[in-house]
Amino acid sequence: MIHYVNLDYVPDENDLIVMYYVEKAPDCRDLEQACEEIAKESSIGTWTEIATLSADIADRLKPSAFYIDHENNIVKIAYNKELFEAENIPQILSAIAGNIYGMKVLKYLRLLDISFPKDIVKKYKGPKFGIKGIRNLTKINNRPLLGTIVKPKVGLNEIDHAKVCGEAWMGGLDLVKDDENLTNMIFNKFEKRIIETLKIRDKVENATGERKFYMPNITAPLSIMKDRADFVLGNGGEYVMIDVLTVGFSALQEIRNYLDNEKVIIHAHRAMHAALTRNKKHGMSMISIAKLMRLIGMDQLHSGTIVGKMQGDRQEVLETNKVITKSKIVGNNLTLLDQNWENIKPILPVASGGLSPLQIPELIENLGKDIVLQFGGGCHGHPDGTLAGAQAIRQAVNAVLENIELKEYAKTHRELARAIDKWG
Ligand code: CAP
Ligand code: MG
Repeated sequence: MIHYVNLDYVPDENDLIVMYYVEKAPDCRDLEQACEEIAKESSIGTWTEIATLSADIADRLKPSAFYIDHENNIVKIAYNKELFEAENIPQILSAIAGNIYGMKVLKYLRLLDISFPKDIVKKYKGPKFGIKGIRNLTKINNRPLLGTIVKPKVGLNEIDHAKVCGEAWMGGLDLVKDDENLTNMIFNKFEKRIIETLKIRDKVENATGERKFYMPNITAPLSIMKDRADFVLGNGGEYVMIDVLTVGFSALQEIRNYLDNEKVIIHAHRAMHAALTRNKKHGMSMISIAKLMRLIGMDQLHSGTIVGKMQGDRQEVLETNKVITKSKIVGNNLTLLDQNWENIKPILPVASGGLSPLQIPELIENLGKDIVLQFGGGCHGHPDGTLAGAQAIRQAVNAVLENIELKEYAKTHRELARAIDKWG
């Protein structure tokens, strides 16, 4: 009989460690039994003893459930790295985030965090630019990068889309992006949109003397995504945006490698994440998804606002930002595992969703300045339109940088005052 629960086991540098939240089903004997089933099904075993599983294979490959916290339903399992094809994220997830979710012996299962051993981390490039690289390329220092999402999400034609981008840039924003569901539409063709928008970008850069960036959404089946990335680069674009979960980990790894020799920043939108992350007892944490994005090599990643329209409490958002920006993470036995990121660069976090200029002081207070702050409705919903909306955002950031209360600053800045009137 092979046993997978071993509380005396001490993980070593070759182990990939997973921390799960586990609630057993009523007819499962206890948490230990549940751990046996999880460790077995996520590695070498199945529901019954099998003659083909030799003692040698078991000794070499069987994982160890070495930590069980009955009070908080938290368990840690150490997996020998030989169980994984290091460069293959889909394979790793098929093991540690695969069949186990569907087993009858479990009531709930949530993958809280994954700690990758050095030998696996070393196989990945990570972000090409990271925070420093993005600041060098954008020449924006000492303040958050400011962006908008063109709204309505879809519906505008290429010309109107480009016009809205121009107003947002003229108003003082740095970045303009497509929405997660805008790709190549009958009423808004991808290639024409790129050409029209980058043309306006160039004009605004000449007019303002500031660098301006467009993040077009290249999300599509992989071969089309590659073609669209080539088109953006071929027309002078410096960013691409990808809906990282809906394209899938396989395509994401492939497009990251495909763009490795290009000067292009990859913005990761996490549309669909809440289907996995929202239920705090089941699914996967945003922390674990964010770590996969850092390994694969996204440069920017939506990670939450604390104060906006999307769920994501303070602890979750701050810890997600910690695991994508710090070089070494110290675990806490509840939400985080130790992680040494070796030479993997940090990702620039993106705060977006239900934000207006009024939240900028709190956003910077909570999340710091190494962040992208994005405003869709908070820009285009300004009573005087997109240009004024962008100006109000830039004014609010300037107020914070000059340590002046928004209300005080609004006395001499009309656009901000109008924003406060509307959203105050
Ligand atoms: C924000 C947004 C983003 C969300 C994604 C939207 O628009 O464009 O997709 O921020 O959520 O469509 O809702 P608004 P998250 O500024 O108008 O709200 O960043 O949490 O992944
Ligand atoms: Mg959106």
